[in-house]
Amino acid sequence: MNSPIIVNAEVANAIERHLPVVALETTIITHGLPYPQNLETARLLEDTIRAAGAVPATIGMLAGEARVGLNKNDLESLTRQRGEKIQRRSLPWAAARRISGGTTVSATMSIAHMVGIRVFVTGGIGGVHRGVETSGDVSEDLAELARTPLAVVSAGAKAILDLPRTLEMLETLGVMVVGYQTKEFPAFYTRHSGLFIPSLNIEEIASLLYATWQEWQYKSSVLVCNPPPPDNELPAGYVEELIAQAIAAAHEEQIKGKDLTPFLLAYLEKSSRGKTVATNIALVNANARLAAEVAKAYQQLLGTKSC
Ligand code: PSU
Ligand code: MN
Repeated sequence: MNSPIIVNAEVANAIERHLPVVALETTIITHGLPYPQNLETARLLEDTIRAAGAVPATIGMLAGEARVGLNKNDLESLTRQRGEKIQRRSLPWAAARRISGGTTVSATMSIAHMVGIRVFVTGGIGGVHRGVETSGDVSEDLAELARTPLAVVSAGAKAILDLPRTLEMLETLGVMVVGYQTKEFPAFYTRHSGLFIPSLNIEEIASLLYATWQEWQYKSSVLVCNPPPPDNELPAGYVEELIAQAIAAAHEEQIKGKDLTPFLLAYLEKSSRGKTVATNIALVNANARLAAEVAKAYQQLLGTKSC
């Protein structure tokens, strides 16, 4: 059977040689950040991962081809044109229609797993939206975490969501959630949420991944939460105020479904005059570094267990 996925030579070689590889999603750059910060961020994240000793695998869809390891020109055109926001469920549809776009957390995880990558990084996962009682809006990211074995490094779920419900849903779905240098599920723009999770160091995270996949043979992800760097944190009250305004504006303009998250993030960028974007870039960069460390520690552990 032909694979619908094209892996570039560097990433294919790294996977084959069991080197640490970190997958990156592209909806954050096509629909989560403004141009040109999105292109700068895409490059920054790859540089950070390389500097930390792992191979970056940025994943997106170009003219219906799912690509693992986008080159300079691909990134340039994707960040300018943006294209569609492609979720996991729409990968075959986008491929059939030769569509270009950013792949979300769910779509990217699915592609990364199909080519044998174990570690994935993003800013914040999608989750249960506020007002779910009436909208029913729960991100496909949560379903993907339940069925795909990856270490997902993020600053928790995006703050525009209902964080307590998102954490409960992760438990329902059987997804283990742990913190790195925190005992709390982060609130994306701020370090504290009042929702508690176990805190692990890098070696403990690698051991947990080994136990989850090798020993217990689970097929689910482990969500590794890294709070935003202290210097980039925004005041909690300030952020909550802006989020409430953004959600009210979305209601007013009847924004729903997959357009909602990009609308809310763009609204926050404008109303904070770029502060939310600066924090988003700083936290995703910190996550990229942590993801590279996790990938290295996990590969090392696999190496010692196999001798
Ligand atoms: N993290 C960010 N910014 C983003 C996203 C994540 O810091 O824009 C994207 C991810 O691709 C995630 C998507 O999968 O938002 C969630 O969208 P939805 O709520 O429609 O499932
Ligand atoms: Mn949704």
